[in-house]
Amino acid sequence: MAETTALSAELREGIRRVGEADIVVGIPSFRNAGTIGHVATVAAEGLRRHFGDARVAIVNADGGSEDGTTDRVRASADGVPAVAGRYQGRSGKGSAFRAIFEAVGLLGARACAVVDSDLRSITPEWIERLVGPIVRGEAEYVTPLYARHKYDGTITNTIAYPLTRALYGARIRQPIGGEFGFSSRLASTYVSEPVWDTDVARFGIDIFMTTTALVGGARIAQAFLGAKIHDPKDPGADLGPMFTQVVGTLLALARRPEAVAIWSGVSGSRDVPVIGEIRPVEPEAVNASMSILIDKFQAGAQTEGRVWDALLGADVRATIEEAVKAGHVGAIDDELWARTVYDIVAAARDRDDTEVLARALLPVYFARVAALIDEVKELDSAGAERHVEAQALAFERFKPSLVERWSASEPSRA
Ligand SMILES: Nc1nc2c(ncn2[C@@H]2O[C@H](COP(=O)(O)OP(=O)(O)OP(=O)(O)O)[C@@H](O)[C@H]2O)c(=O)[nH]1
Ligand SMILES: [Mg+2]
Repeated sequence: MAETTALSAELREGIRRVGEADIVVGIPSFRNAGTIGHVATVAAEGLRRHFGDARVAIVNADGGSEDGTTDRVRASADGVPAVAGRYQGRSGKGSAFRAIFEAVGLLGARACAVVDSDLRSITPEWIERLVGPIVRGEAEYVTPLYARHKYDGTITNTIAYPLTRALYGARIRQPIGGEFGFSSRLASTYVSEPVWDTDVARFGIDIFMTTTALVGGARIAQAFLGAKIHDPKDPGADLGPMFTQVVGTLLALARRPEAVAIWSGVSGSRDVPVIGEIRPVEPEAVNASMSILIDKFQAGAQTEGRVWDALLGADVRATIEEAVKAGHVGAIDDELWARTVYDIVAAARDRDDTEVLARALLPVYFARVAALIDEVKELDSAGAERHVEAQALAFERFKPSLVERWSASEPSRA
């Protein structure tokens, strides 16, 4: 049965001891003893330096680490009251956030920032940039804007950014960046949603937060944070489950009537205000193995081929098939990828097994990442960014076909 709270007795007791706070920094963790002490120290410094007059607290919700992660937080908070302990319920980053949202309510806080526990490039200014706009009433939801290596953030670059932008019309460059600021009102909205036994409890949390803010009409701003340097992941080797959780959640939210009512009326996109000056920074290199990506694309074609036959338009399906046979992904360009994604989104109109749909898209994602890496391998960050923008425009160009199919009495394939 689904838990009604993510707060364990341990976290509840910690919150009781802290009493009240105006501003909270939340840190989710699972086995991050090596990096979380630094994050907690910098967060405490940011709270003290920028919100010295306010009551502040750090809340670390952990997934049951046995490496001393929570001890590191308590030892590193530098005099800022810290609550650190295990959350309860389904394992995953989202359950940790649920506990943080609940803590925000119990502490009576106005504003909260969340930051990942594996960050190495966090500075005290990050806390100000994420929370300041909320405290000043300039925004209800703040997403991060940072330079990431061109091979990092591939789920963001290939789907979370372009699809969120095309659907809801807002150019939020890092909708699943992991660092966010939000109001207490938004925190209580999140807690009240019946999503905590879905993939929102895992890596679906970030896209859930951003989409809920968009659909609810929250004022959104982007905070420039410099470079994101964290424990890197190789897209082919590490990102399969995360992709399914993020995309399954994105589809599940997009098919809700209140979301359809909004995105079906959106064409094109608009800028979202940026807080802080955007300075060029070069992030640390992230490794991406081309051969793993191609292998997973070809292996996925075996397991997903039947689903592709049923859901993809004939020429999209044929182009993918040729790429599988050739072991060459050049044809999986931004247009082909946008059309593939929309065939899958359109299928979500009449079926709620969105994780099955997301899994069908996964092998094509691997191919698209391989193609994108090939497109940008000789380019610097700015050059790579132009490819991400071009792809986002392709999603906007094909959006009308999705709207048309969604409103047709019978779904049809492009
Ligand atoms: N409590 C809990 N936290 C988790 C779990 N998995 C990940 N986290 C935390 O969630 C944060 C993000 O996880 P990462 O593995 O760094 O994910 P990422 O690929 O960096 O994600 P992005 O930054 O969005 O690209 C980190 O602070 C993790 O410690 C989990 O199962 N339980
Ligand atoms: Mg990380």
